[in-house]
Amino acid sequence: MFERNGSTRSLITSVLVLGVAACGGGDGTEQQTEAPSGETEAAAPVAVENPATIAGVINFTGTPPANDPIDMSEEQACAEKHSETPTRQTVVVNDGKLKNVFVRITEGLTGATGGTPTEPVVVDQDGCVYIPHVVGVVAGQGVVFKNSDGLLHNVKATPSNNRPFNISQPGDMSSPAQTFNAAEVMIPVECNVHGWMQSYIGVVEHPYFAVSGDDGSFTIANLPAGTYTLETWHEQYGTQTQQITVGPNETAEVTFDYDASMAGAHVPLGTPFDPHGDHAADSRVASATH
Ligand SMILES: [Cu+2]
Repeated sequence: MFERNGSTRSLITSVLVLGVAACGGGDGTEQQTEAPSGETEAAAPVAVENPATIAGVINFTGTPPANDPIDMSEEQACAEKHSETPTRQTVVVNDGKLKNVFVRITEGLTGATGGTPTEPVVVDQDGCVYIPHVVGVVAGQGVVFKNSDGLLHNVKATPSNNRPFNISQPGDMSSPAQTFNAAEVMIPVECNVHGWMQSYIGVVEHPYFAVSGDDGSFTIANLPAGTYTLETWHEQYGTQTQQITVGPNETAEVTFDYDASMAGAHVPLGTPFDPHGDHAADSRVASATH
């Protein structure tokens, strides 16, 4: 069932922290948490002596495919939020760098791995798109879906290893925190009302993950020194792995190279989204689809 979700106030202010610098801080400073009474204490970041950092860049060569434009003419409130014709975010390349690549450590971590943050990640529905498009959470951490559009959205998650959900959001509101207790990369999230709305959530058993930003960069900080396997995931171009060794107090740089010819790569995902499947329980929402 739903995890307790703290106050709406604190949820709204807890803007996404698991972006480019996924581990937050990264300088070893403990984050101040103001846990409401009754909440469990925030999981203290594991104190890492002489922390290491992995700083990466996702390169992209070749001509990226154009993303499909989105026709928002039937949702004027959303259309007005976009100065240019909005497009899908399938392949976002800026100056030869690929955005929205999910990166995590898959091997090499031993012992304690950071705990589960009590602050939820927020995925905003703003302008009839999900912001961010790709996001990561630690298993057990909450994900709050915020509706900033004042119109009906419906959030449908179709994980394979976690419990699916389908929640209607008929106006400005934030959902109770949803939790995914099992690691799963990635979980597709769609809106039953607006077929173009899609995002992906990566659930990891530890906090050592990141998503490449506008400039294709990512940072995984506050790591124990060691040798790690990094795995990337992109919704169009699939996965890559690479091993990297980083010493105490060092920053190791790593690059991953994607290119346009990789289209059609195997992309591991959850169960494909099926708008007519068993989970379309809300008939009001179902009838609004298409
Ligand atoms: Cu929607």
